[in-house]
Amino acid sequence: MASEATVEASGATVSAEVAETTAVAKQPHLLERKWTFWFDNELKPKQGAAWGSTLRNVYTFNTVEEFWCLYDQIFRPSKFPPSADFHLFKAGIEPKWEDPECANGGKWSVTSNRKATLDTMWLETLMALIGEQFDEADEMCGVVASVRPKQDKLALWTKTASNEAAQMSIGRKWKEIIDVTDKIIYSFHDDSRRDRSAKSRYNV
Ligand code: MGP
Repeated sequence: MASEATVEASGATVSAEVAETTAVAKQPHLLERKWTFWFDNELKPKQGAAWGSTLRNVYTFNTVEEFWCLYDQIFRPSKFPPSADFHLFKAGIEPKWEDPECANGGKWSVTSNRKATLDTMWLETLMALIGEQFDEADEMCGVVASVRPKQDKLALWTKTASNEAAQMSIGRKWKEIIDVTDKIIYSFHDDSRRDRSAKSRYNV
């Protein structure tokens, strides 16, 4: 009788442990910080409209589960017509030169001639950002995927353009992440603001 009671008791312990493990497994996996997806489907603003008037803040999230749900349902660039821009930025930062976190920043850019390549590079970059894979975490602002008729583009926005050492380190790391061996270029937002065809400042 005593041994049956012990078995029963240990059975109860085991099922309590299983329930606890299941509950933990069901808990969403929190990210280090919040991120926001943005979307713009106008290549050029309508006449008289300011740049950015069609840019939309779509969803802010902070769990791995929300990320995958959003990515699967909506944020696959190749599904969209060749005039769409997709953005993933730290929550609180707008994907604009005018945002205080971006104002003194710049971007690393890479182009792609194949839709499949854009999707892969975009996803790898998203995972690297939300997974905090860049050592210079404070420098990261976000990433923009531009679906275009001839050549798609991906741009990684960072905060302090003048910090060459940080930007070079980020550029090298990004090339590894997106598996690119050709040179990539870094331009300052300040230069782009003044002259659309301004030269890039760094390359790696
Ligand atoms: P772009 O999209 O950075 O250049 O800016 P790109 O990739 O050469 O052009 P695209 O046509 O393939 O998209 C294009 C133009 O949009 C700039 O010259 C600006 O007039 C305007 N623009 C772009 N951005 C990112 C901003 C911004 O953040 N703020 C403002 N005010 N204008 C912008």
